[in-house]
Amino acid sequence: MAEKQIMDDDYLPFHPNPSKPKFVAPAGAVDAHCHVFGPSEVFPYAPERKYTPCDAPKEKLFELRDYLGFERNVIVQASCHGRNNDALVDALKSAGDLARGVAVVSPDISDDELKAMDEAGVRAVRFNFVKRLVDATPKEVFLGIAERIAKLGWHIVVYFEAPDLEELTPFLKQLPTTIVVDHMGRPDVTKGVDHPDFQRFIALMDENPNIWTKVSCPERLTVDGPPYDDVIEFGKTLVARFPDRVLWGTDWPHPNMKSHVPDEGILVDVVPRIAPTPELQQQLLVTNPMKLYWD
Ligand code: 0GY
Repeated sequence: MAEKQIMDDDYLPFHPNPSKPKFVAPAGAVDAHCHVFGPSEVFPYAPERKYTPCDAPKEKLFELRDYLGFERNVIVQASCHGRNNDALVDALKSAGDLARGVAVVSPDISDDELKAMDEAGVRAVRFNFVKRLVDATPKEVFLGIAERIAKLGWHIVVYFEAPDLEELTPFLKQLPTTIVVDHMGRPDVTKGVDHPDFQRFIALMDENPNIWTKVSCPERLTVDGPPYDDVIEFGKTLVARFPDRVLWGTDWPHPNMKSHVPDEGILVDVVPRIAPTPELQQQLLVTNPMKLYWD
């Protein structure tokens, strides 16, 4: 098979001067899905990556956190750094108690390496099933990793697209920890909340109280573009039904986006539209992420 050509101009850079959100986040708010990339001279991108991101160093992330009125970050390892979590761990160490991490690990990682990541603030591993982002990992390999990280009290973040949920459900039911599903299970928003794919995801969360989700990424799910009107009903439905199992994040620096450069001020202003009361906002931005990542 022909090797994918990796283009260095394969990315859109992040917004140079996002707007100030109108929504004021509650004290202690957590951006529970964001990334750090590079800088590539210090933390090179993985040879097996499917895209090359813009450098998005920790200093820029912390600056954005403060600018948006947030207090903490959950930094998620993305596919472009493969299974080398050095940039993530470096950012966690710099942030001290203000960040936690989600790593991607290989099955032959040692217990000592896992312990060191735990000490740095890693609290979860991510299993990525999005075919355009990663080569497939056998489910038995993921199950082996799951058994090991469960002993540390970590949980599992899974990333897949809505049509893949049916096939993945038996596997998800075998996982021994809390599960966080990225980006609402990536519904096709043109189909509406009543579509069987989204209803299947709601039914899964109804049946499995250990499944949480991030009501994030309108910038990826939208067809209409900002201010993301076509995505609101999806987040709002999940927040109303599962107020104690939802998380929210900016997804900065929005790797691998092709359609537009998101303005994080507009993204933060989505929060009161999907979580319309102060109580729901508190749960979404503070209580839930603190329970999962800081308790
Ligand atoms: C996201 C979404 C994407 C990328 C990754 O691991 C990744 O490379 O997660 C995407 O392209 O949808 O959550 O950052």
